[in-house]
Amino acid sequence: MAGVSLSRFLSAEQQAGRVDAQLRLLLESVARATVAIGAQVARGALAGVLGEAGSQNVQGEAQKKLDVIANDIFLQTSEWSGAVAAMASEEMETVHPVASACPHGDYLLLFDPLDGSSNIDVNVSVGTIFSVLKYAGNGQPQEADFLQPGRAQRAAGYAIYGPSTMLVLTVGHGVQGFTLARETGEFVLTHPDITVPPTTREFAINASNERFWEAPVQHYVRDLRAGKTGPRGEDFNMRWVASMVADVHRILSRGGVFLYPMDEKCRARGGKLRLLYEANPMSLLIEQAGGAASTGREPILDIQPQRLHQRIPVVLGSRDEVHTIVRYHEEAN
Ligand code: AHM
Ligand code: MG
Repeated sequence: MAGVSLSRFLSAEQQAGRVDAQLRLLLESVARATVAIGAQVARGALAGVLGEAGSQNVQGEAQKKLDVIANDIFLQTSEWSGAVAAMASEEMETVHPVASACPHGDYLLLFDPLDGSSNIDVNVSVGTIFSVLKYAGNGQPQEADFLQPGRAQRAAGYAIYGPSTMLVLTVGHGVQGFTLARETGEFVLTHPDITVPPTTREFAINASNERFWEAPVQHYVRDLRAGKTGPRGEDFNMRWVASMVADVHRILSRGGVFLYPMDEKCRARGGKLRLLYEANPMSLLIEQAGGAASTGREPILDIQPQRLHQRIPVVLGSRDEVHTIVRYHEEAN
């Protein structure tokens, strides 16, 4: 199907019974939101959108202007899709109900409107991450309705605003990558059936946190850095963009492992990355592409969430390497 538009791809998925009409509408509106966000990101300083917003989100993090703008764009675009019952985002403390004037749908939409915020002002790739759940209840959805394990996701994906804008998507049947054709404003399927190589010699971790990591992660990274002369008998390369979207995109493109492990700085909060709108959608994409995703101790997609903004340690990427990291944790016990 390479070369077809996102609309045509989704239409074929609907015919195949893999998405229903509402999910198709929802994914089309998510795509429109990412095009709008990408346009703001691309205009950068020209649009006056760089810098701090002067506010904090629920996690106590300083919001960038673009965090707030991207959140508003996502809300407005999705609200009128007719497919959403409620939304939740990194930038909002509580669940955002769909306004009564808007048509209500059967899905719950979670998102990190602009991931990699620290990279906005330095013109390095950032992205938008999203996760779609089914709403089983009636009436106004509550926070508890969003607390579904990652395996229950009906769709997940991200947009990356890099040299080109791409949308990478799964509806539970493999992973497809679309590139934005700026002339037409349409996403075109350029990377059908993405798979992650099972083995790798590349890892991504914020090495400045080394002294705060748990023993198994310290041990694992020490063994990688020892290279050919160490226990792994091979040289490893390291990359860290500090935009999860960009690091995961590289792994989906050529393999690798990404770690944001538990460390002493973030232990009280449960980890650094958020389960529902960062770890879960990325884990579904990685598993759908043949990779693996774990906290180091259990598969991320099996975790029963307790809170909307819950955080979690994340290890994901090439399957064999993730399994090796899990073994380091088991052996430490
Ligand atoms: P954000 O959602 O506030 O941008 O934070 C998440 C980001 C990830 O994109 C990235 O992997 C990580 O935080 C970077 O952390 P660090 O600043 O420790 O390098
Ligand atoms: Mg984020």
